[in-house]
Amino acid sequence: MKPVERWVEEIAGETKPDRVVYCDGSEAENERFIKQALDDGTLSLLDQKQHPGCTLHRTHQNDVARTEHLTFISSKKQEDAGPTNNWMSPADARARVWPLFRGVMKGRTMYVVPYLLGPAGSPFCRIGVEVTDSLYVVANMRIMTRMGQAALDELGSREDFVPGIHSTGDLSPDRRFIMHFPEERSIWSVGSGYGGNVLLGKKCFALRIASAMGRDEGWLAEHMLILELTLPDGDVHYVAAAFPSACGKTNLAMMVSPLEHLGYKVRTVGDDIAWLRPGSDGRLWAVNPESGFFGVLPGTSAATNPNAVETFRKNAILTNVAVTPEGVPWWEGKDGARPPVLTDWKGSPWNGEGPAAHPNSRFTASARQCPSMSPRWEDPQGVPLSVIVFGGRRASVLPLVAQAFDWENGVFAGATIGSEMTVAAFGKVGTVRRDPMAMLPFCGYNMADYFGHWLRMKDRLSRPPLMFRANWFRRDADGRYLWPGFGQNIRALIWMVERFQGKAEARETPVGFVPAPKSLNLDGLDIRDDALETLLSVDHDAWRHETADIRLFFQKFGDRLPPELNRQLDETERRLDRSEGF
Ligand code: OXD
Ligand code: MN
Repeated sequence: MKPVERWVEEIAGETKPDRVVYCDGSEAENERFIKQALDDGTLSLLDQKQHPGCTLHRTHQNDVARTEHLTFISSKKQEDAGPTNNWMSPADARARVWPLFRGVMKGRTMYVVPYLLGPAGSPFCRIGVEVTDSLYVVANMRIMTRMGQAALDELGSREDFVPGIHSTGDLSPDRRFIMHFPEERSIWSVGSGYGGNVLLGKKCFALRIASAMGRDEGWLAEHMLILELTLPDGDVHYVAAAFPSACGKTNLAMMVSPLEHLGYKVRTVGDDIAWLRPGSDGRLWAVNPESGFFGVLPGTSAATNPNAVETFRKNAILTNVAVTPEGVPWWEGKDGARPPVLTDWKGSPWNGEGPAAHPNSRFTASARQCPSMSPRWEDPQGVPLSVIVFGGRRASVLPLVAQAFDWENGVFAGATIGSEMTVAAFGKVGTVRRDPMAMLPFCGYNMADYFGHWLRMKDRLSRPPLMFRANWFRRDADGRYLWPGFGQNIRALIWMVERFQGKAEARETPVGFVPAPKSLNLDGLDIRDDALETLLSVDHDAWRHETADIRLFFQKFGDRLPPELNRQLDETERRLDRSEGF
C-alpha cells in the first residue's frame, strides 16, 4: 500500500464515509461530478447561452468569508506561531478539534483530491492531497490547482505530500476550525464551505504551510501577484506585488496597458500567490503555484477588468452572486443596467435592500481561459524578478511610489506596510492595520522570524530585485482619489522597471527615492500638477506619527525582532530630522 493510500484509509477509519472516491481530474469525471452536484443542489446552472459551462453555488449565510479568528497555527511552542497568529497546542487541537472529525462523513462520500502546486517537474513544485466531503471543493480544486492523475503520477510512493482534511461538518461557527500544523506540514479544516477556508491548496498550503517550508528550505511563499511588463525596446521584466486583500491585486495582474500602442505590454503570471527562490544566477525567481483564479466579483466589469470578464465567461463557478429569472448572474458594479428582477445571493427575491450579490462573491476560473496570461506563466523555472512592490491602502502618508534604499530598507518597507480600515473591516475606521508583506493572516510562523528570513535572503542574491512601496489610494482634503488607478498604475510600474534598468531619475526623500519631476511617463494622462505633487510628497509630521506607530507595532515582537528593523526605523527618524523643512 502506498503512503497516500495508508493515510486515506486511516482518515476514512475516523471520519466513516459511506464511500471513498479517488479523483483523477479528467473531463469525464468532472462532468459526472457536476451532474451530481446539480442533482443534489450543491450547484445550479447559470444561463448557458451567455455563460456556457458556468454554475452557481450559494454558501451558508454565516459562511461567506475567511474566518481569521477561527484560523490557528498549531506549533509545539506558542512563540513559534508568534504574536500575530492564533495559536492552539497540538494536544489541544487533538482534544478540541479532532473529535469534530469522528464519524463526520457518515452518509457522505469522501473525495480524495491529489494536487500539485507549481508546474509538474518544476523545482518549485509541491504535492498536496486534500480529502473532502464537498463536491464544490473538488470542482474548485480542479480549477485552482493541477489536480488528479498528474499529481498521483508525481506522488508515486512518496511520503512528502501535504495532507489536508476537510469536512463541511455542520457549518456551525462554534464548530468551525481551520488548523495548520507547520511542523508536521498538515492541515485540518472543519465546519466551513467557504473557498479560503476549504480550498486547502490556496491560503492554507500555498501560504501558511509553504511559508514554513520556505523558511526551512531557503525560499519564500508570498501573498503576491506576478506580472510581466514588456518595454518598447522589447526588454521583458517581471514584477511581484504584495497588497492586502481587497486592494485590487487581480485587477493589477490582469491590467490592460493603456500604453500598448507605445509598446508597453502587460501580461499576467499570477494574481494572488508567488513562490520565490534564489536562482544560480543570483536573481530571485518567481512561480505562481496556482492554475486558476478565485477572484472577487463586485466591481468587476469590462471597464475595470475585461480580462477577468473573459476569463469567467465560460466553465466558471460563481459563488454567492445574484441571478435573474433566466439565470444570468449579477453583482454590484457589473456592466449594464441592473436587471429589474433578481434573486439575491441568499436565494431570496431581492427587495432592493442591501447588496444583491454578496460583497465577497467570487468567480473560480482557469488561468488557461485568461486572455492576458504570459506565455511563461507555467515556465518550470519561474520568471526572474526585477521589482518587488509592497502596497497599502492609505488616504495619506504613503507616496504613490517610493523605492527602498537597499534590500534591508526594502524589508523594512514591506514589514511596515499597512492599510486603513474601511467600513467593511473590523476596527476603527481610519486606523491603520499593519499587514507586513500583506502576509498578516497568512504567515505560518512567527513573523519576527519571517522578517529575519527575508533579510537573510539577500545573502543569496547578487542581482536582487529592487523593492518599492506603492499606494494607489491617496486622497485630497475632500476625500477624492488623487490617482486614477487601474490601468494607469502602469506608469508607476514603468518607473520602477526603469529604475532597475538604471534609467529613470529619482529624488531622494527620508523614506526612499520618489520619481523626479518628469520621470514618470504621464503620456495622455490628465492629472493636475498639484495632485502629482501631493502624490509624491513626504509629509514630515505625518511620517513622525507613522514611525511612532511602527515602533509600537515592532514592540509586539519583543526580542525576537531582527535588530536590523529597529535600526531601519531609527535611521528613518534621523533622516526625517535631518531633512526638516525639505
Ligand atoms: C483572497 C484574500 O481571497 O486575500 O485572495 O482574501
Ligand atoms: Mn489573497
